[in-house]
Amino acid sequence: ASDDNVVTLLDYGAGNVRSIRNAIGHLGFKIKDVQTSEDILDAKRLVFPGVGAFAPAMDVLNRNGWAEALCTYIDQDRPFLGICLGMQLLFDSSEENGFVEGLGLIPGIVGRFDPSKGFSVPHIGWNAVRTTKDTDILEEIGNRHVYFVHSYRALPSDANKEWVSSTCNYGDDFIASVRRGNVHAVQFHPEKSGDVGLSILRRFLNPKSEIAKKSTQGKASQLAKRVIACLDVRANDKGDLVVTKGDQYDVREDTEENEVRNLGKPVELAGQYYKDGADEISFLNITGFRDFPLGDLPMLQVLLRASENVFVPLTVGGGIRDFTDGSGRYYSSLEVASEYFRSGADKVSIGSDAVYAAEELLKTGVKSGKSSLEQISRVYGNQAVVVSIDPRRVYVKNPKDVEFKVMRVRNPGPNGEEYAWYQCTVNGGREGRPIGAYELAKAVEELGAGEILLNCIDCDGQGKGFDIDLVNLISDAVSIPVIASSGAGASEHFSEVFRQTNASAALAAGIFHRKEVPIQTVKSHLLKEGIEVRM
Ligand code: 1PR
Repeated sequence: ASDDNVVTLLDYGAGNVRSIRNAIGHLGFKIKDVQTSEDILDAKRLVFPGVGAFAPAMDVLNRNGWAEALCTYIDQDRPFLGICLGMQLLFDSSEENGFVEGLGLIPGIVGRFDPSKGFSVPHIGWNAVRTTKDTDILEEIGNRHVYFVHSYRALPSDANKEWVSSTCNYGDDFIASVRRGNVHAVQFHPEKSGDVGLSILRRFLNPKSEIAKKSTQGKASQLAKRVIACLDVRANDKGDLVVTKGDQYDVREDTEENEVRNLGKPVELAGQYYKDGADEISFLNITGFRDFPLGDLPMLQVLLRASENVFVPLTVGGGIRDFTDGSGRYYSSLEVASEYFRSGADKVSIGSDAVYAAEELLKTGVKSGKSSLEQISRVYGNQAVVVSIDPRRVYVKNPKDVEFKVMRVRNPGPNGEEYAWYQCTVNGGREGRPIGAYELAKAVEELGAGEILLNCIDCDGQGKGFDIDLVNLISDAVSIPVIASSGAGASEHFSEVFRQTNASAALAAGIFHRKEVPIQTVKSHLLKEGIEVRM
């Protein structure tokens, strides 16, 4: 490939950079990976997608002599694009792992968002940015949203104002991007920001190409509520991976053959939902509890292929746990998650194994550090780990009858019960466990979950709306974002859950698979109702 077509990528192997690779490939560029400091100094254009935590990243840069090469490269005003941690590392220091010195190119300290301000931390989702000076690469954002996922941020000050090119408001006004000459860095993820994000990358990679007109459409002003499409995936009886969808978790047809319901092909549907405006896509490998995912290579193929054309965040769940195969080979849950990340997942979601970890924490009162949740969030960051809860409503007459958090329900139970608790289950709802959704949510937040995907077995596939009681119970209990799931059957159900609860996102499956209501119709409805969404 000619030099014109090559992007040098600084990937120090700490996490998933497949998304940025895919986006660069999609734009027609080839990637050259940095192996030595010389590769940095020789780069024609350098992209630095920082992943993982600040201290280990600085360690790698210092150990390999890359820190010095980066500073030289940037001082020479050569084309640079830092992303997320790749921006934060340019600052003086960070509080992420105690106090750690950064590259010291931009004055300022990277600090944590303060959850006491009433905003969920991590900051996850589509937010608006305000440009404060000419950015060139952000020209086409206009008033549209871009995708953020982080718990730490740098604040604008007099000392760094010559760098700051845009800010974003989330409790604080923090730095969304910096720019000086040919050096750019962004806190958000252009590779996960749909068309808008691709335009940013295109402008960076190809500054002289014909520049599209500045976009002004859109009305982004704050963090948008997310609409997520979910694909429950499993092998059908012929062994093909299909998207399926259950009623209260039963995915088999009500016929004599009793086949697994087939609603389409996973890669195609994911591509379709991306085009239709889904803010995120989730794949749940729903038989992961019994079929080990690393033996289930087709699922990894699905991810690899889907991530080539989907430029919004992809979450994958199912089967994340420690496992010993027939030949006695042991796989850690971290290896399973790493394989999902390598195949294109931006986040992983843990179901059953998180229930066991939470039970253990409640029993012992100490964090062992050994659960899949703790291990994966330590390596990939909290924001990369979702806990998926599969609760079932259990009505009770008297709140004192159970040891779990009970709430007064809006609609009484079959015997007039006015209270209910939500019992967690494992193995796709097959087994109830002695822990409530409330207790679980608090425990997994403590263990390092960055987000909660809150299903409800009673409401799944019923199309009668989300369980507002349950969503309130959980979204008020934790300070991490909560995704409401199960039961969407009409656009109004989405506005209802956003109006009446603190959910950050709403996830649905059947309504989209059956093509009853397209994603854009849901979003137009939300917009009309005065709820901010990404259009
Ligand atoms: O326990 O770590 O192996 O993870 C298994 C994962 O698979 C969990 O996230 C669990 O929720 C999911 N899962 C297991 N069995 C089923 C099943 O349906 N038989 N699917 C299942 C869960 C629920 C939702 C669904 C919403 C929206 N799917 O994600 O998409 O309820 O549906 P709707 O809009 O049609 O109402 P592990």
